[in-house]
Amino acid sequence: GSGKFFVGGNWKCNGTKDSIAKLVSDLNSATLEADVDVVVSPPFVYIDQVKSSLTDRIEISGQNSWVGKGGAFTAWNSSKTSAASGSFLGILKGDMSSEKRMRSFIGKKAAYALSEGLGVIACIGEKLEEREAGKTFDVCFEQMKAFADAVPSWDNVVVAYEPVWAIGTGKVASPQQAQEVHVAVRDWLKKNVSEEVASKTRIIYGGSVNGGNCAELAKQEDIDGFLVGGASLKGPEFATIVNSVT
Ligand code: G2H
Repeated sequence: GSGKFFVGGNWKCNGTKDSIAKLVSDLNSATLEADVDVVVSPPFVYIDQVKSSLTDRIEISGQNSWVGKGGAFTAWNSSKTSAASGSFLGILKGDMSSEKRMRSFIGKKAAYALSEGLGVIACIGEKLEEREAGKTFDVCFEQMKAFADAVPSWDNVVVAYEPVWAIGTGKVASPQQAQEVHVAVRDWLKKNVSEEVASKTRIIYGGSVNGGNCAELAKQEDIDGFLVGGASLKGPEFATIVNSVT
């Protein structure tokens, strides 16, 4: 693998003040491998609560941000909003696969977040029908290109491979399926960006990762960590995933 193992917990649109207080206290008392970068993404409205109660061992991230400077954009948050509350990573995703316009929008978001000093988790991944049509690599490469065209540097970018068919469905990619795409994406970086970026960039896997399947996935050479949704809402299970680094 490349660099430090990286595990992100995307809490998505979950939680109440009370359930988040419990999750934070479980995370605070968990033992986490020293050699792993750990980041959680609470819903924006809870970022302050989490920031004031969560151990410094775990970093905080927003889940998304507006594409540029803030303004009259109803229901969006600016990347400054998450930066000001101490978080540094944005998870940038969306329906990347179909529309070129959408892909370049997400590329611009990544570039803007980086320019504001935030790190970025750049998500890519194919839909089921694209996989079945044998287009997995093409789709992922096109999405990689949207980021590569927009970002001036890959230093603060983590790539997350999240096959759409595995997100929140309980259907996890097999270790071989994930490894195959991770290798192809690393190879794409080598050919289209540079050898150095290819070897340094963490490529993490997301899609129904849990305490039971993380160990096998983590053994794969090119899986450098995980982006975890559902299982990140349970402190002890999330700790198991963090500690699956091999
Ligand atoms: C999707 C993942 C993290 P879940 O990749 O966003 O969610 O683990 O619930 O499939």
